[in-house]
Amino acid sequence: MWEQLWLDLNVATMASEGPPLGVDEGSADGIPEAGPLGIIRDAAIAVDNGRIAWVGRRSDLPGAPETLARQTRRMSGMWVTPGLIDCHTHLVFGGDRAREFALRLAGASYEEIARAGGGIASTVAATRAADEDTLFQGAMKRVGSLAAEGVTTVEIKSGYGLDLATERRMLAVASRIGAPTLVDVRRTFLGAHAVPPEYRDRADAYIDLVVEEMLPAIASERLADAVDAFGESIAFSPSQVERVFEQATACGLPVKLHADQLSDQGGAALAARFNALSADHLEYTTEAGAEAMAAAGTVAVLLPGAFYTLRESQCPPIAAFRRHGVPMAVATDCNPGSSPIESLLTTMNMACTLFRMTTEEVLTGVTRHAAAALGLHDRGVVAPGMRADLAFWSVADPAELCYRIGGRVSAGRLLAGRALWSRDG
Ligand code: DI6
Ligand code: FE
Repeated sequence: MWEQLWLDLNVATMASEGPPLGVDEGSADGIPEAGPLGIIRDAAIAVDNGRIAWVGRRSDLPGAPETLARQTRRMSGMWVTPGLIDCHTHLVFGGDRAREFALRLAGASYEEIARAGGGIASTVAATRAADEDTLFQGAMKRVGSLAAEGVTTVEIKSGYGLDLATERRMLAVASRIGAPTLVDVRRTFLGAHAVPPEYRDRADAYIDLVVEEMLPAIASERLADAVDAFGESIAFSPSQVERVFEQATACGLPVKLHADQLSDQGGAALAARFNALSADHLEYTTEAGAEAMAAAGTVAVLLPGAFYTLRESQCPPIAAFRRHGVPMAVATDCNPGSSPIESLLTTMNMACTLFRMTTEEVLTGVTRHAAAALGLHDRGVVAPGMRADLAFWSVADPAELCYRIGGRVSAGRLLAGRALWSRDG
């Protein structure tokens, strides 16, 4: 007998590749249309042991619901998606950058502010000065906002410490946030985010520190699930990024890269050469970079919040990603400087409007492809054997999740089968 059986719902399974899940496409009764979202109407989902035990049309259930599960819930036609996944954030930090926002409005560029010692360096100063509880309280609020929108998995990067003690503190905070918010947190070590002030003009010496001391310590203490770097003229060169990636690989950690955000650094191809889980931003990536990513299976993580905030005008090469079959994910990049946004749903709207992605691309981009960007194969799709991480929505069509700007919360979430309901749920 199953633990839970959810009835009277419509499911966007996101399982459009591979065999459809008990869905006859174009069947005589005309009900299910699998399509790119793997939609099943008038569906049922069974949950057992934190996993999805069964999903399909209600009429295909192998018996009367009450005989199949200890607990049945009728959801009055709600839509269900996999729990949303925000696969790129920097949401543990001290201070804020409102003054820098004002400077940019007055004409200063993000790079000019960074070169003058502001930008990331100012958040590093505030984060070093903050104790663990202060960092924890700030991060809890931001994760709470994401969770209210149906997010069940969040990736959080370090990178505002740039010394071992503060990087450890950031990752320790990230580790504490999951339990009270019912969100599964994945942690990424971003020691190579910027050159800290005490290493000014000595970037190679700082990379020595990252490679020789920080990375081995973080890996042996199991504080991170992946390693990221910022490849950019205001951050680290391709050869410096390579050193970090070689050490990460030696330590058994997968890599990701902030690539080609402000200029073409060949970042996409570099990430692909290291079989990176993802290359992120990618506004200045070339066709050859897209091709290399496709060959390596590296996910393109698109971050329209940063594009919007920095008033960037060059879009990532979406058409090239489509042509070469590069999986595209969408994430908030929640950070105090270039993307002070705590809403994945608003970010999804931006991906449609600013990048001209389709609503189907964006919905798979915050579920199936976001899971792949984190190297997770147990979520992002509603299918038997997957974690029972689900988001419930009071909408008439899943496209509404992309279409509206503000105001929408999910009616509820399941995290590994544990339910949490919002006010209107
Ligand atoms: N790119 C980003 O979007 C964030 N880091 C990075 O390398 C921004 C970080 C910041 O400005 O604080
Ligand atoms: Fe980022």
